[in-house]
Amino acid sequence: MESFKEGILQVVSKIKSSVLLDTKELDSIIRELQRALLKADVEVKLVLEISERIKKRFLEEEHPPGFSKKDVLIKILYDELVNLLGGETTEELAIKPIPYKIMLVGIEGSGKTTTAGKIANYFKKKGYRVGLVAADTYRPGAYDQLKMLAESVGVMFYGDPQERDAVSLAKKGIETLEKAGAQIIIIDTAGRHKDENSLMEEVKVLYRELKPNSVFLVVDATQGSAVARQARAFREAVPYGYVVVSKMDGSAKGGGALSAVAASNARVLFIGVGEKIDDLEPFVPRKFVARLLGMPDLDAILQRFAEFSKYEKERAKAIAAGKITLLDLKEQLESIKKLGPLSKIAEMMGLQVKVTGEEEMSVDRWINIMNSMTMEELLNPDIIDSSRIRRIARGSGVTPRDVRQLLDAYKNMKKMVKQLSRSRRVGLPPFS
Ligand SMILES: Nc1nc2c(ncn2[C@@H]2O[C@H](COP(=O)(O)OP(=O)(O)O)[C@@H](O)[C@H]2O)c(=O)[nH]1
Ligand SMILES: [Mg+2]
Repeated sequence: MESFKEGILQVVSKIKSSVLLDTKELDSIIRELQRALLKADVEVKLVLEISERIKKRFLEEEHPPGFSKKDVLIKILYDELVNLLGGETTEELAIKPIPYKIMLVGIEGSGKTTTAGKIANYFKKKGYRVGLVAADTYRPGAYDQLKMLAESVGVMFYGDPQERDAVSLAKKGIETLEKAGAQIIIIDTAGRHKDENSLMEEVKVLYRELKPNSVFLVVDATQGSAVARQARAFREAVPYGYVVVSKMDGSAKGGGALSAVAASNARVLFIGVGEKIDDLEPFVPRKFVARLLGMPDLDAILQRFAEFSKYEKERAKAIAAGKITLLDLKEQLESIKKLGPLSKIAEMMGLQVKVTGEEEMSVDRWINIMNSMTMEELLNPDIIDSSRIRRIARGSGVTPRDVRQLLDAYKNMKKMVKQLSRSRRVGLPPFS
């Protein structure tokens, strides 16, 4: 059975081994991605949406300078997978007020009782005093199962194998554990009744009577996109805020379960990754996808994109403020260069000026010098002091004097533009 990760790794290796990354190659990469997502049981509608968006973004968005096509596609794939699996979520569950009551719901076999033990363990390790309440009065053995988990984790426990009424049991449990000093109280509930209606009815009453601070829906990753139906059914009974997806280990359908939860606008808080008590991980889509892509250099690529977008914002600010930066000068010179040598351009324009070899050289040299500057320096030339000038000169193989000459030319240009705009302002006709 191919895991979700293996499928995505195929996509990454296809991107890495592409040659031109033209539309033909892009299509074949997208098909590979679709195959991996469908195998993971991601809903067809979501698969088509993500494919369209990746394709559109790659073909239509401007590729930032200095990034290869592969980098750009990897970044878009990363963004869109994060989006598919829950988006940018970083905030942690706030344990307030104390005692904090967490009620677990979900159908039988979804992993509730195991998850109750794992969560108790998780918060105990964070320094909380935790108590577990066995409120599954239906399943024989549910009491023993949770009691054993509580003992192995070393947290408080309340249960009563004789009690049939889940509500009064849970109320008593909460009261008892609160008196005993529990700061977090986790209530395990039943997942099966005579029928679905009576289960939902019990969940509703429990919610109303216990007033938990948080409800976690537990779903089973091996169910893939079918968890969407559970998410909807429980949503009608109880306003759960968080979902735990259990059995992510070894399930090829984990991606389908995660994307179905994300599409239902609930947030996956934890994933279960094994049967042992420590096999629980906070779920952060960004980190999950980074691991999925299995690229040691992904961080570096993302870092470069983040830096670039920071400068993009700075640049937009400079433009809005009417500021002319060295980056503008650089781009101007580069676009002039594209037309051909200066002498040729002058000739084409019918200009009677004679472009000397010296002037021809200096355009090249200036571009070369500016290539040795950082984006920060290009956008804020004022920060270029003599030690930076020495570094830039070394990097571009010129003398510090050459760098100063360029900076002087830039300052003159700035002054001219200022005068120009001032004289234009003065020359404006008065408002009538
Ligand atoms: N591999 C694996 N098995 C799990 C995980 N969570 C729960 N299980 C197993 O799933 C089965 C049902 O779990 P249980 O907690 O009793 O589900 P409940 O009926 O919802 O309370 C048990 O055999 C658990 O050991 C998980 O994250 N990974
Ligand atoms: Mg159970």
